[in-house]
Amino acid sequence: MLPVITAFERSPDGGRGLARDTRVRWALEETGQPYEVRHLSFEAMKQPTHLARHPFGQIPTYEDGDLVLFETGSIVLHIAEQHSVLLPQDTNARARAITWMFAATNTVEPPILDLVTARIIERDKPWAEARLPLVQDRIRDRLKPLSVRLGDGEWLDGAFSAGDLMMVSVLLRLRPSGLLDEFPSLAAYVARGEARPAYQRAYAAQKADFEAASGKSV
Ligand code: GTB
Repeated sequence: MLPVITAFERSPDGGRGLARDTRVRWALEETGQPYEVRHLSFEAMKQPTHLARHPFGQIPTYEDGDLVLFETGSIVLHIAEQHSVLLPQDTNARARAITWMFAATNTVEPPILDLVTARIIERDKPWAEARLPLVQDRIRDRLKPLSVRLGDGEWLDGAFSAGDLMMVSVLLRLRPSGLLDEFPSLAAYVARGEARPAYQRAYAAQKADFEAASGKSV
């Protein structure tokens, strides 16, 4: 039996890589692990069947036999641990790669999510315009040291790892804001991630799913 992930039946971004199942698909593609996708409507995501998989009623989830996981960091780590390609064999290098996964989700992603909240959810609030520069500066406070650490390296710590997969996935979300382009080495880092054949396959699969769902309902 193949592992099954959940994804939006119709992603609000039109299947253009922004929903978080992309990073799980990418990890599966990097490891050469075939998978199936269970597509869920927003309504189905809040029903007991899915809440049993994901207590917060979100996507993605990952099911493999008796194992059911939620949270992309945990899912990608689990996939990476089963295959040798996304985590180094050396114990210390492996711990550092996992550290970058946590840095991506715990340190870099939160201010980026704040920007999405400020731009979309809070855009009608009277203070929205005044808050935006503060949120943008908090992102710059993360991007600057990250670009310093990356330096002129290809990846964050030696060979491409699950740490880079998570970091690129998190940074991708920034592209429309223009903030990424203020840090050319990070923009190039993200472009290198996107250019990986496994990312391209994950992106194409998500887009194809969206198009199939849209075609069905027209
Ligand atoms: N911390 C969790 C993880 O990493 O797995 C967060 C999971 C999460 O936020 N899931 C979102 C979700 O299910 C989808 S990815 N939201 C529905 C809900 O909470 O009810 C976030 C997302 C959604 C859509 C776009 N888009 O269209 O641009 C981008 C990102």
